[in-house]
Amino acid sequence: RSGEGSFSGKHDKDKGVNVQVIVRCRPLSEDEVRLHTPVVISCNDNRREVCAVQNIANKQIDRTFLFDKVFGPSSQQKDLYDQAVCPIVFEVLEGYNCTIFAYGQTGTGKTYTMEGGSRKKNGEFPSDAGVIPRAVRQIFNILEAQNAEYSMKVTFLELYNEEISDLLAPEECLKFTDDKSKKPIALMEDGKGGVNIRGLEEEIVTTANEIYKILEKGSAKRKTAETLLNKQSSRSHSIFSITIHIKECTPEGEEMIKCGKLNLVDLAGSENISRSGAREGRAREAGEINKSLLTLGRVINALVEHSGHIPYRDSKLTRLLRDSLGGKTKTCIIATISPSIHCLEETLSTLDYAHRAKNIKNKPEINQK
Ligand code: ADP
Ligand code: ZZD
Repeated sequence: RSGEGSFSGKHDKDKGVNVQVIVRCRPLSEDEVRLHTPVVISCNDNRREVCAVQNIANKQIDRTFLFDKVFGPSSQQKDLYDQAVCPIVFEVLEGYNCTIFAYGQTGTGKTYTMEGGSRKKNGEFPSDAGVIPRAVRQIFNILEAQNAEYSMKVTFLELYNEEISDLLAPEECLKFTDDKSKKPIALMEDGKGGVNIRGLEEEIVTTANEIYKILEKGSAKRKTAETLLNKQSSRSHSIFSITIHIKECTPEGEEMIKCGKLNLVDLAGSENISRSGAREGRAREAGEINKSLLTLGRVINALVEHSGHIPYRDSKLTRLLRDSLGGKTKTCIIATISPSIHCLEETLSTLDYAHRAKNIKNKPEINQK
């Protein structure tokens, strides 16, 4: 129960607002179609249901999951944006902090959903642009239409193997990754339940095009680092954040500053942290355990089980995004899945994980001065 359509608004808010969980299923790829890959997932977008068909000992067992929103294989970037993300951007402009996570197995469309394709013919806005470029465009459209007085800054970072790299810092910094001249980035607890990232580049921006250029720079830097340092991109998390201060006048003529922040998070592939202990064992041996992703799962479990101790401090990701998990931020998780029979085990694991996350409650508050 999200409290939507309820008349006890005030009390609902005291109890908290659930994390919104959305599932997106990608279409079969051309190769999968050519190989006649069996499809085991059916989505009913209107009923908000995802159904997985499983054959166990020759018996067909269907499992159906209900989510806040479901986007089947034929959904377009624009559909997901208009229905799921657009309302969140409005809340950011009202002064809320909001976070959108993309969670799922590698190859299911996390990056496609968050960033989208980069077909940039004749400078037009690409129709397969994802959540990040669309959110940037919408934010400026709204602020310009309102003739608002505002200031904006962005950060873009990557977390790999519990190390933060600043995707906005000048490229030369890459050469020093293994020595002391590297610009140190440190997380510092702010004493109010949040963390500050010391040494992270914050770019002040005034136009959407400026942000697109920054994304281009960050994107290029990520690719260079991947090659140079032999990184496996499926194991990295990226966080793009936009902070907006808006000056407003109350009807009494008093000046007021509202501040909203939007965090857009593309998580590492979830395949190495599946429920299955066997898999975890093998992955651990291969040094593939992603401490941040593992801790994210533990934090979610602790929150939904109302455990006394929530292990936020056990990883960089959960320290950075602590407020999004049981805090004052409004949070949405987009779980991405594949329809293929070959992914079924991982898909079920993702659906279980996402379904459990629906029980997390946050207590959103507007930031106002
Ligand atoms: P991930 O980030 O989860 O590893 P990607 O975003 O790289 O996955 O997607 C894997 C492939 O599938 C890419 O070629 C991408 O373009 C394609 N793809 C993913 N989701 C969709 C979708 N909803 N519609 C069309 N193609 C998609
Ligand atoms: N997923 C594409 C990037 C890739 O990996 O190449 S698409 C969007 C968000 C964050 C980073 C990059 C982008 C992306 C882009 C493409 C090419 C060069 C720079 C940035 C993008 C796509 C559409 C509009 C704006 C940015």
